[in-house]
Amino acid sequence: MGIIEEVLQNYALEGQVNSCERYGSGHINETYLVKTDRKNYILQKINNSIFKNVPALMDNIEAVSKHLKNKGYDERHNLSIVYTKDGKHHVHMQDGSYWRVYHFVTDSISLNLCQSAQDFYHSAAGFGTFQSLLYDFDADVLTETIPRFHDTPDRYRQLHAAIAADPLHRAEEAKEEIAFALSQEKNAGFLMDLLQKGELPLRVTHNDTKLNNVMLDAQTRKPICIIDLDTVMPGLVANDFGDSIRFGASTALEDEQDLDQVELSLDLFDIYTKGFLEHCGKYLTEKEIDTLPYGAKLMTLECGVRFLTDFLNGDTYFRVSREKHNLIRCRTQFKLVQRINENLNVLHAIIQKYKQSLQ
Ligand code: ADP
Ligand code: GN1
Ligand code: MG
Repeated sequence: MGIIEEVLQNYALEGQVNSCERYGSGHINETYLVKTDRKNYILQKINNSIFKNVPALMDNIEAVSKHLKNKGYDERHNLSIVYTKDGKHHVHMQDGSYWRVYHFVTDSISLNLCQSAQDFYHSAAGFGTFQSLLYDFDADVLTETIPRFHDTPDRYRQLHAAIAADPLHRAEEAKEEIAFALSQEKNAGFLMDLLQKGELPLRVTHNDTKLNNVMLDAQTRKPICIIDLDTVMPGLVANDFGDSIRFGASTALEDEQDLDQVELSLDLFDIYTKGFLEHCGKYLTEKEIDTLPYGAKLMTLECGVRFLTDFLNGDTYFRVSREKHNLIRCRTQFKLVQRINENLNVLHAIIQKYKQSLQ
């Protein structure tokens, strides 16, 4: 019997399993679509070299999901765990692997590129609503699943270590990207410094708000459910806002090789700001709103630095499917950082426009 069959024996799924195929385009976990003759499920092998404490991670997800359930969100509108026959939220196999099953969000799509501005508006409404629903969630019950996840200066420390070690002699090939990264290092701690000074509040945030982590209704394209709750932890709202911009306000895929295709769409930035602030703006402080553009800048920079570090280290973190994949991803991020830098005043003006309409 294969490992997947063995894992599934722990579950009382409805119907007979007909198929189980690799699914989705996440970079971290191994995702499968399980089809029975009655319904679909999502099965995931959790990446436990990245998530060191899987039981605690699953406790986090269970707590967030219960919080949303208590607010009236059902299985289609709230990522819901399917429990094992003996009531566990995950399975730990003899070979050391960890697995979980989720209810499938029916009649939904997840996108890697917006097909229209409305798609991005709806994703902003989804993440903004999620933020507002976590407003009264007790952060103390959460374990930090990846320490210093969005500590950008710490990401730079990891980059410096990778450059110094250069285990695969890739630094020469990436010298332009390294030079760009270092040219941007000075202000990398801007948001972390404001947090430390008490000028920005620590909230419970999603921390991985890319477009393909919100399921949209296949017909209406409205947001249904926020998924990928592995990194729900204390964090900054600017980072959630910024990570969405990084991925979704680009005119090209995250791994587009032709950099001429990669631009920051100011229209998409505008519509995301509108959707996000309409749905959670009233919970945010003035300073939080004012600093949202820095979230876009720093999340994009940080992600580029992470891709570059992983390229230098030999692609041990993000799943890759072609040669130089992480270097290609790094290049799109750095192109977007340049565009964000050039347009920072415009981005601030857009934020102020929607901030005013909140009053
Ligand atoms: P990763 O951490 O690797 O990004 P995700 O949890 O985001 O993994 O899942 C990868 C993809 O699988 C998602 O982008 C989405 O397309 C799909 N997916 C995940 N969970 C569900 C679900 N409950 N219902 C429907 N699709 C899902
Ligand atoms: C990963 O899991 P996924 O593919 O949604 C990563 C994010 C990065 C993103 C870049 C736990 O997100 O932090 O921003 O790739 N998740 C983790 O696309 O590291
Ligand atoms: Mg994901």
